[in-house]
Amino acid sequence: MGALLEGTVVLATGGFFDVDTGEAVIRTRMRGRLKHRKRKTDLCVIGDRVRLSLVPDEEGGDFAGVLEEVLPRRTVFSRRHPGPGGRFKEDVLVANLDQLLIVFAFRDPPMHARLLDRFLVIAEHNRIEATLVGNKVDQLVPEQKALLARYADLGYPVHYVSAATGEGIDALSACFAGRISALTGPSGAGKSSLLNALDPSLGLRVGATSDRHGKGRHTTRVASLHRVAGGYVADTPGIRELGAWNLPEEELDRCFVEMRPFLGGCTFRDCRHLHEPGCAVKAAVDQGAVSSERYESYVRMLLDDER
Ligand SMILES: Nc1nc2c(ncn2[C@@H]2O[C@H](COP(=O)(O)OP(=O)(O)OP(=O)(O)O)[C@@H](O)[C@H]2O)c(=O)[nH]1
Ligand SMILES: [Mg+2]
Ligand SMILES: [Zn+2]
Repeated sequence: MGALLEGTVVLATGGFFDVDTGEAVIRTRMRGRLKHRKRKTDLCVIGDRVRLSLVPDEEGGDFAGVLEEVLPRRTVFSRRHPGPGGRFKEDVLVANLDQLLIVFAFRDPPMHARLLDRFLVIAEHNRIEATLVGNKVDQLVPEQKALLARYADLGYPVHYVSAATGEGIDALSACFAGRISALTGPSGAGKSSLLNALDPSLGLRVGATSDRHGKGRHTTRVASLHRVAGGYVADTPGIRELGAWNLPEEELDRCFVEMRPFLGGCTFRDCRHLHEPGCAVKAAVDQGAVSSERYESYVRMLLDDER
């Protein structure tokens, strides 16, 4: 066996892993001994750095890639596995992610502040930079623009863009160079459309939002990494269920950035900021320093077993 090659997994589907070594994209299968390790997390996903070897194909002639080793992850964008039994398994959507672009549409489908807050909690918990993208600005809804503006006040970058008209696309493309980013958000928000607008040669499939009633109407089904504007960008399927994986209750408050300045000030060290006396967070809500909407998101996530 020759020297091992190293690369980034750009597609993981049906037991195959496509690995970009910088010189070529090589389709690999996983070495058997890797597969049999029992784990609570996904073994190999897009964004993973891996080592692979080239072995002669069974028919002779060509070489086939064998995935030998998955290197430790710097970060993960993950959630609890959706569905029954999910609390026991982590669903890693992208490994080694630097930046999460949370895409919502104006009007169709409507924005969803609670889901937005869940994305932000997952980004904060995993120390991934979060950027908000309001797509379909050609169908602007003023109240929804005001909603996004409140997140800009919290310090999150916000882009107003339209995949349809091209508005804001150049400014958006400036944030990808040299890093791994992912577009996430509800189905129909226009994630694939945005990637096509950033690079028309990608030719990703987009679907009409009217086709999406009920379950399983996602146009994008498999997450994949693309080279866009000097970096890697993942297109991911739309997300409806988003429980954070491995987020202890006492760490939830830190994931709401505007609560941080108040966290040392509660009377009780283990204050959950619900009904405890002398709670500095509740006082901040009363004074308007923390919005009641965001506080409500905090309470819901705290009490929600699906956290
Ligand atoms: N008016 C308008 N429509 C848009 C815009 N961007 C996307 N769309 C439309 O929105 C619909 C959904 O777009 P997709 O790109 O498939 O959405 P997605 O977020 O990738 O959806 P999933 O793959 O299911 O998660 C399509 O009909 C697009 O043509 C935009 O900026 N303006
Ligand atoms: Mg899509
Ligand atoms: Zn408190």
